[in-house]
Amino acid sequence: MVKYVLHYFKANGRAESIRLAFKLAGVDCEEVNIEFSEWPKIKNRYPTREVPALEVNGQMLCQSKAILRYLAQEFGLYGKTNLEAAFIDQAIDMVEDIWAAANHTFGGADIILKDKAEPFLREIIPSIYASLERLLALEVAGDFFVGNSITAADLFFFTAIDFVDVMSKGANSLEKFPKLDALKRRIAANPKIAAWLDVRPPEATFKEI
Ligand SMILES: N[C@@H](CCC(=O)N[C@@H](CS)C(=O)NCC(=O)O)C(=O)O
Repeated sequence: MVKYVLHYFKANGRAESIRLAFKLAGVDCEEVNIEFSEWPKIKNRYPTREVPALEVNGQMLCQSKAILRYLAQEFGLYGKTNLEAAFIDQAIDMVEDIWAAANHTFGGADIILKDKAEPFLREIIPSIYASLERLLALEVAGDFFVGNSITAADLFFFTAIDFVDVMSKGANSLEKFPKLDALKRRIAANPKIAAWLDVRPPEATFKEI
């Protein structure tokens, strides 16, 4: 049996789609939860000096999308054909634009810069959401980004929206995007995901300056 250990802060953030993949697959994963204050001292232990990182039988793998794609292949969450996998990647890479833009709103691992967060929410997010909604109208889409069962794309989407909603101070950022809103609700309604959402720790508190 493979031994998995996920390293991340005590937060949902970029680790949460990885956690959801484990929950959906019913596979155990230990966690090392890093305190924000400890981070500068231990950063160099990680190959890319960033987390999330996943230990797979002792080998440390970084980059959230690399980890998620690896698990999706292991757990059957990456489509049935190479073309479906490419459409899953298309949605993942579109969602990555949210995380990439969010990076510019951070002034440290747990510090959000108010003057950057405001244009992020007002201009960048609606434009990305509009593109994501278009993906749900493609022939390859069904109840989810690709087909009628949850794939890595839906998990990556779900957790990025959670993060945007944290930045929106709990407001539903998908309000004006009914198809995306319905997608997020469908993902949350999956029994294994719903069971995790019921017990998972609340998101970390970020300082705003
Ligand atoms: N492209 C990387 C980005 C990882 C990233 O930005 N990690 C943040 C936490 S979400 C981090 O490690 N921040 C601390 C630092 O960069 O020193 C990924 O997808 O994993």
